[in-house]
Amino acid sequence: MPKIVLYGIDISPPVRACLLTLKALEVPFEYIEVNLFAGEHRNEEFLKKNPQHTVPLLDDNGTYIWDSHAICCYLVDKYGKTDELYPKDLVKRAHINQRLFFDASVFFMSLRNISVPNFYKKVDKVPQEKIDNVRDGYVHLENFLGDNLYLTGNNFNISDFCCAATASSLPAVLEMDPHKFPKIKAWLGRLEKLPYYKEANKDGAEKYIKMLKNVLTVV
Ligand code: GSF
Repeated sequence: MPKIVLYGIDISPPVRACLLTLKALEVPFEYIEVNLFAGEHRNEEFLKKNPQHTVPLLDDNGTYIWDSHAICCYLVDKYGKTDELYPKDLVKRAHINQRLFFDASVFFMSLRNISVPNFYKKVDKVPQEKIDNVRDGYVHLENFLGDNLYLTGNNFNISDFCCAATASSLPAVLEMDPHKFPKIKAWLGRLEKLPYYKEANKDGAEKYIKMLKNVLTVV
């Protein structure tokens, strides 16, 4: 078995999406914590591996991959005993990709656009438009769920992991009203039952929420 190393920090939603995937696949890996607040992601050694200086970063025996969505796809394709978490079927995969790209470009970005200015520049005033983007993301996710148990049907896959890592962290900036978004609440409840969910996602999400909540003022 090649050596797999995941570089990350528990509070990061995309890192937690990769942790969920690694745990679901039961792939052994080493986890190396990168202290973003101490700038460890911008040191020479890390930049050689990921010039975009983001976590998560996967090192699979010398092959470096970053962006959580790319990492999760790669891990299932390479190490999945089945393709259940990222089916090879063209249509199923296209639907999963749509949810992954939604998370990468819309859903997680609505959070990152608020959190990053706070983490690195101590910006604590958040324009209402940025909060509106978060609410729009919740609305889309609620619609995607429709009558399904999970995001693309009745089985979970990596798009559930990526979107759940974001959704469970978003209350840091906007409470997820369970009356407006009952399907998201029920879906997260189903994922919470996974034996590895607490360690891989819930604990980090709670830490993240604690860090940001009550620090921000909407203007
Ligand atoms: C986003 C990673 C990211 O923004 C992914 O992997 O899915 N689309 C990428 N990571 C943040 C940490 S966090 O906010 O979760 C990060 O590494 N920020 C440091 C930086 O310099 O951008």
